[in-house]
Amino acid sequence: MKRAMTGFLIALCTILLARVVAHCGNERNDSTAAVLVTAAGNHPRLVRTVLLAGLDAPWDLAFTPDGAMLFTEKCRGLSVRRADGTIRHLFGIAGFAVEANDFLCQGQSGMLGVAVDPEFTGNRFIYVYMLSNPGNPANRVVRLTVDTGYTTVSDRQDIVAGIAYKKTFNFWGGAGTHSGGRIRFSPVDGFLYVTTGDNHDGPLPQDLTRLGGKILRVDRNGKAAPGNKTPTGGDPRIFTYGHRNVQGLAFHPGTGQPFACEHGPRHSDEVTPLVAGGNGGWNPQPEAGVACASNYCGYTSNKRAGTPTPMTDLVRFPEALRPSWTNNGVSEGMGPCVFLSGAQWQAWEGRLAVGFLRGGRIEVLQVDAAGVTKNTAAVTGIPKARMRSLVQGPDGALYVAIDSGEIWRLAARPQP
Ligand SMILES: [Ca+2]
Repeated sequence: MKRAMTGFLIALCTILLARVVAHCGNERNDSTAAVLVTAAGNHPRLVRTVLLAGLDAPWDLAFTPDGAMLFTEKCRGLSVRRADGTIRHLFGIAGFAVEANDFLCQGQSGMLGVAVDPEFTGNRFIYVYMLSNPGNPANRVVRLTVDTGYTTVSDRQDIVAGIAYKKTFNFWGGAGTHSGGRIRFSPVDGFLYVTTGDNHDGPLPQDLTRLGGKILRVDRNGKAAPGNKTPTGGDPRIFTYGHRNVQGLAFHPGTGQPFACEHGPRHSDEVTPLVAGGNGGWNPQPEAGVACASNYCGYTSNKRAGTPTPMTDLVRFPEALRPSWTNNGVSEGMGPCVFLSGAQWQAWEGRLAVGFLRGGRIEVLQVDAAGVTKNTAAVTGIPKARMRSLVQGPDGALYVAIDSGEIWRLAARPQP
């Protein structure tokens, strides 16, 4: 009888997991499929749990100090999984607690990054990066105040508006492409870092008056943070520029230095340690005498025929920020990244986990104090999936949002 009831509950959970934002008290463990096999000695075993399923393109997640998990779905909005496991839809489409009438989902753009204020316990501030269309669509960073029961949000403040958005189709793809969208507070300086994209717009990454192809650094009101060292004449919110489409940002646990994890064109992905005022060296605008479709040389050769426009052009920008790691001449669609912290990670403690979209995998990079990647280890034994967000939870586990609609929990356990 007990076995029959257990089977019934498992079946019920399986059904519920296939439905929108269902949560089961008995989460689905998949430990047999989650044993890591890598060359790097004393690494942990990962036990995978499907925490949420049936989501619509989950893009990012963030934890509050009181145990709630905020998560975004690109075309739906911001929701929360409360500490008791219940789900509440907070901000987005019709039917959510607060409908954002200007919210637009288009291509790679929509409700993307989410972050929690470092002083959340006192101010209840949360932040999202979203596409807003009040008549002239652009990406924005929006601050909201969430109530103590996580039932609704209030006091919307659009702290950064006018972040470049690709409005129309061109030769290289549809509207909404290359919008960046990760937002993270530095645990060291307390400022909010915002990654933006190049929109398939050739001049944009090196144009210091516009906010695409950049990493911004602002305070909780969206004002430029001190110490950005933006080149003269540039928008003072710009921390680094010359980027393609950064969708990963992490802070080195030893030095606090921010690292960008950047989705490359066909020939590269890059991990780059960032320095205030730095140029990432991406410049897809045609050089003199060169013609590229839609005025964008981001995939084809620029003037130096035979070589694609590099992710870091050290010929044109000798002082450009040097990548810590590049993806061996290919792009697997690098997306999120996070440094792993805590002894449970064993040999991987302090290493950078990076996720790939097309590659469908996670890799762990050992980065030294100078920011150079010394070696890498592939995470094996987990299903291949488009890795959209990587966040370490307060319980020390790694949480993964995947495009196909799930959020996983990967708990590190000692090898038997
Ligand atoms: Ca670069």
